[in-house]
Amino acid sequence: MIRSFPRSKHALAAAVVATAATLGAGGACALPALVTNGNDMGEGSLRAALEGGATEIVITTDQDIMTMSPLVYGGEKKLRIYGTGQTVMTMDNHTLLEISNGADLEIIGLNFMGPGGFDINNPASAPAGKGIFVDVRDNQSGTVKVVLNNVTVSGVANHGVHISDCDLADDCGSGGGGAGGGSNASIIVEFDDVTIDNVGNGKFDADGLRVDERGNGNIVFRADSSTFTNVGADGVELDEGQNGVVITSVNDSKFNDNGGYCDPVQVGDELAAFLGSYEDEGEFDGDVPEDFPGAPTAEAFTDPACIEYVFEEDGGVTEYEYAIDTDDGFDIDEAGNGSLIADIINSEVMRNLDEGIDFDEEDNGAIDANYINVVASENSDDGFKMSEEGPAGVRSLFLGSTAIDNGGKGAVWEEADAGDVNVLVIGATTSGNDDGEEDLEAVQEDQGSGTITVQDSNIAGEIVADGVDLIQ
Ligand SMILES: [Ca+2]
Ligand SMILES: [Ca+2]
Ligand SMILES: [Ca+2]
Ligand SMILES: [Ca+2]
Repeated sequence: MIRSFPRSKHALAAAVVATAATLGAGGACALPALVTNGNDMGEGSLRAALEGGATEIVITTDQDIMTMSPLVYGGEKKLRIYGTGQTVMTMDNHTLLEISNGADLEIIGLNFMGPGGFDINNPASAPAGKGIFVDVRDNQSGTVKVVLNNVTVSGVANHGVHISDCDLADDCGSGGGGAGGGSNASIIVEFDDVTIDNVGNGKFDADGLRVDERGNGNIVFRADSSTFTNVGADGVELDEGQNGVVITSVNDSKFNDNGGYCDPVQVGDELAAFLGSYEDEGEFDGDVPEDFPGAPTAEAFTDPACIEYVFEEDGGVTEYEYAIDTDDGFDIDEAGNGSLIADIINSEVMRNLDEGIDFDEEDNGAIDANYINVVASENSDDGFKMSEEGPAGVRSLFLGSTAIDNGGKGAVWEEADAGDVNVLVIGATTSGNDDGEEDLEAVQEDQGSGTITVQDSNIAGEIVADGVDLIQ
C-alpha cells in the first residue's frame, strides 16, 4: 500500500506515528495502518484499514470520514484508533463502528456523528444505528476493555456507545429482571473527555452509554471530564444481570437533560385521550368494565412502548396503572450476586425527565454509594435514588452535595429485607424538592437497624427517617 501524508499534517502525523509505534507491544509489531483520506472505502480509507486486519490505526488525513454503511472490525485482538479530532460521519441511519468479536477497543481523538433529527415523531427505521457498538463473544472470558479519550458521539438514533455481553442483543431489557445470558467476561469502560450528546432519540430505550453484562463478570465504569446530555433514554445505563458487581467512579462529569424520548406532554395528551373517563391508576372489584381501554395500542400512541402498563388480577380484584416511561441521568441496575459500589465526585445531574441518579441493587450484595460535591437539580422525579433489596444494606456518604427543585425527593435511600441503612450527610444543601415537602428520606422496610446522620447542612424540607434513627 502506498501511503502519502496530506500537506498540512506532516509533522503531526509523524509525531502520532512515533507515539503509536512506541505503544505497540515490545516494539516488534507491525507499523500502524495509516488512514490518508476520508473515503468510505478503498486504499487509504479507515474501512480498508479495519478490513485489512490492522490492530493499530492512525488517521493522518484532516478530512472527515463519510460512511455509507457500518465500519466493522471483526478481529479479536485489541484495536487502537488514533485521530486528531476528525469525524466519522453518516447521513443515514446505521451504526458507525462495530467491534463484532469482543475485542478490546481504544480510541483517542475521534468524533462519531450520525444524521440527527430524530425524535418520537421522527423515529429511525429498524435497526436503529448506534455510535460505537462492541459485541462480546458468547464464549468470551477475562475482560473486555473499552477506553475512549477525547471522543464525541452525537446524532445517532440508538445508543451512543453500546457494549453488549448479552445473547439477546437488543432485547436484553434492564438488569433487574433483565433477560438473557452472557459470557464469563467482565466489562471495563474508561472515559476521559468524552461527550455523548443528542443520541438515543430515534427509538425507545436508547441510552448514551449502555452496558449489558450477563453471565459471570463485573462492570467497572470510570468517567472523568465527560458529559452525557440530550439522550432519549438514560445518559448512562449499566445493567449487571447475574453474578458480578458494578463498580463506578465518576469525576467532573455531567448527566443533564436526558430521558425525554417519550415526550411527557405529547404522550400525556395521548394517554388522557386513550383513558377517557378512567384514571391512570385504579382497581376493579369484580368484572373489568367492557369499555376499559386495556393495553396501550399502536392506534392511540405514537409509540406504545412509552407507556408502562400494569394490569394484575388478585383474588377477584384487578389493579391497573399507566405511567409514561421517561428516563434518568445515570441508571444502574445490579441483580444476582454482587454489590453496587459508586463514587461520584464534582459532578452535575440536572433536568433529567425521570430520576437524576437511579441506583438499584437486588439479591445478594449491598449498595455503597458516595457523593462528594454532586449537584442534582430540576430532575422530574428524585434527585438521588438508591434502592436495595435482599440480604445486605445501604451505606452512603453525602458530602457537600446539593439537591434542589427536583419533582420527587431530593435524596432517597431505601433498603428492604435483611440489612442496615447507614447514611452520613455533611455539608449538604437541599430545598424545593417534592413540592416543598421531603428533601431526604431513609427507609428501612424490613429487619435491621440504621441511622441517617445530618451535620452542618442546610435542609429546607423534611427529613424522613422510617425504621432508622435520625441524628442531627
Ligand atoms: Ca459476563
Ligand atoms: Ca450481580
Ligand atoms: Ca446483588
Ligand atoms: Ca437489604
